[in-house]
Amino acid sequence: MKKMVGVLLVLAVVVAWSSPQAIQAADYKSEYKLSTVVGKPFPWGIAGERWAELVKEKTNGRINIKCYPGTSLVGGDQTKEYTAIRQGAIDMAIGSTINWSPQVKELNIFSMPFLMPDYKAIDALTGGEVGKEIFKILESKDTIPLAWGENGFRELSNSKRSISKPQDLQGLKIRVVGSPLFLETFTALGANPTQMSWADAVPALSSGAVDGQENPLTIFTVAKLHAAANQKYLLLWGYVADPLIFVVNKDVWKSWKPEDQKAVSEAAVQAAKENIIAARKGLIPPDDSGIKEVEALGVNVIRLTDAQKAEFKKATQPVYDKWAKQIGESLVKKAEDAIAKRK
Ligand code: X2X
Repeated sequence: MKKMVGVLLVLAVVVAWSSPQAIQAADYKSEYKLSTVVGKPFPWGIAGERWAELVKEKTNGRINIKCYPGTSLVGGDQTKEYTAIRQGAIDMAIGSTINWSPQVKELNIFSMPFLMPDYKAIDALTGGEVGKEIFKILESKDTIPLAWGENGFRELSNSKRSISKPQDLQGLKIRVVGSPLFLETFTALGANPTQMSWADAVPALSSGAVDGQENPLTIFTVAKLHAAANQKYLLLWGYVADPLIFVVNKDVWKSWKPEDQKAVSEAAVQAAKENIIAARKGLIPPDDSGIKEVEALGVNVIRLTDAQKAEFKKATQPVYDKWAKQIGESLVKKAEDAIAKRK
């Protein structure tokens, strides 16, 4: 009898000792849903696959991620993605600052016309105080941000004419996405902006329902917009750029063991690093092979002189000033200072 009690005691201790972990493992979902707007072979989609692959490796298969490109978990409505992450319908995502800006007003900072003149300016924001502040804001909204990736500088294409001054945009129907800031910027330039998802944009451009769009060159070339959407004219003006953010829903994050959290975080950092390299390939001066590639497709590419760029900046300045107040003047000031000091 004594022996029996002893065995039971030992068993009880073993169960008590092992159960927290057993419960935790049982808590893990068989699949975690990762949302992106575009899939492979866009650099953004490749980043999703890479994150999933690295996580699987680093967690010995404990965390299994499936990619859902086309923002399919929200029926393609990319501006609803952030809400779905908060609510848990999406477990994790690599999202554009533009698509989440309707819910997180500070993310509009990257869409402020002509705030960031070059890649070093993007890095000065994401890698500095501004990036930290934005991550804190995201953390306060039930999402765990892990790394900054990149969609890229957004260039303007259209089917109608070559553009080198604001007047050339007069009356052009331009597809934009995201927050009202885009509608106001293009209205200030004399264009006729219309808001729609990426899923709707390509058919609308192909049918001629809209004349133009703005997106990074990697999106332009992989989607073959010159052929699929008759986009024969391209203006390189780098007026805004959208970083990507790797996030995990907070409850999902909390359900993981610390070692798995670490693995997911390290995998995000690695995938993001590779993503930024892919997004910038052939686009960092003096290497302009990415632009030459577009020209070789027969696209008429316009590069602006500083004076020409200043005209666009001037025309959009009232929008900038208005949105600096909406975003928060101290954050905008921080961003301007970081850019002025960039190395
Ligand atoms: O919809 C777009 O233009 C895209 C693919 O660049 C974003 O999701 C912001």
